[in-house]
Amino acid sequence: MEKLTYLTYEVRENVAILGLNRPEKRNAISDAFVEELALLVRRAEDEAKAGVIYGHGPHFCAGLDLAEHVKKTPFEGVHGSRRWHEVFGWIQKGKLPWFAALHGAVVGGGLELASSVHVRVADDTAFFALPEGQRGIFVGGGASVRSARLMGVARMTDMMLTGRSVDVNTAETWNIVQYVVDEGAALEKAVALAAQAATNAEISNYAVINALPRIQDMGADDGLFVESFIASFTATSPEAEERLNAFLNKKAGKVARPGG
Ligand code: 1HE
Repeated sequence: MEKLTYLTYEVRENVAILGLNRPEKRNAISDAFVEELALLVRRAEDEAKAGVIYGHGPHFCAGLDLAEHVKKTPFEGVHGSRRWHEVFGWIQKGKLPWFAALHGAVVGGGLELASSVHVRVADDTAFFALPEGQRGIFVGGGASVRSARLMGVARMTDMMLTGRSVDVNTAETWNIVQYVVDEGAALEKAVALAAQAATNAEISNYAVINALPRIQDMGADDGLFVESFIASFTATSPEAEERLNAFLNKKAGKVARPGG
């Protein structure tokens, strides 16, 4: 593997673990950083069955590299934004379920990256903001689509207009994060959840991450129609037959009660 500059990468229990690794700049995302992320997302699809993204240093991610951005022409800015959309799209609608372990600042493009994964775990040091309004810019890494669908347009509008920063408990109430853990425990929890997801049938995971966001954007009648075909297609896979028979033959676990 060639030398990595902006991220760390390892695979454990079928889980690719990507660490944002530019702590001296609070993991601010430059063009070269995005390209390394792109490479590793693709590598993870070949080498793992689930992925986790976390941040080295005191914060998850401070968003767009403003020092680089300030030197760009408007058109370069458009291309940069479109590249983020492409790469974050590989995360959101690719082959793997992705999990994020969040701590410290999850702001601007950092929140956009976190919004592109499927499950977010945050420790109680995490805080969330969209400071683009204060910087004289707009979101460009997918927040108007992904973050707005998580928290709702009214809350995102408030964050952008007033510079509101929200703590982890508010973020959970707002559906920005799904799990809140003690300081320092987010990575371990995210890896455990990803390892669990990695044991699912690949076709089921693929349907969950690729079909659900699309169906959410359809009308109800169209969504139900598409759902019936995906349900039927996945159920006829050899893996489904094996798993269904394993349960019927009492060789697969029952659904556990919460906490059980
Ligand atoms: C940066 C960046 C950055 C830090 N680009 N260099 N994002 C923001 O507007 C967030 C800006 N950052 C902050 O508010 C703070 O840095 C933090 C709350 C995240 C962290 O504070 P702290 O006290 O831990 O660190 P620091 O001292 O502010 O920063 C350490 C260094 O990182 C410092 O550089 P140094 O050379 O003086 O040591 C900072 O300048 C640098 N740094 N954040 C470049 N973002 C595709 S569109 C997405 C649009 C956006 O993401 S806009 C939101 C951008």
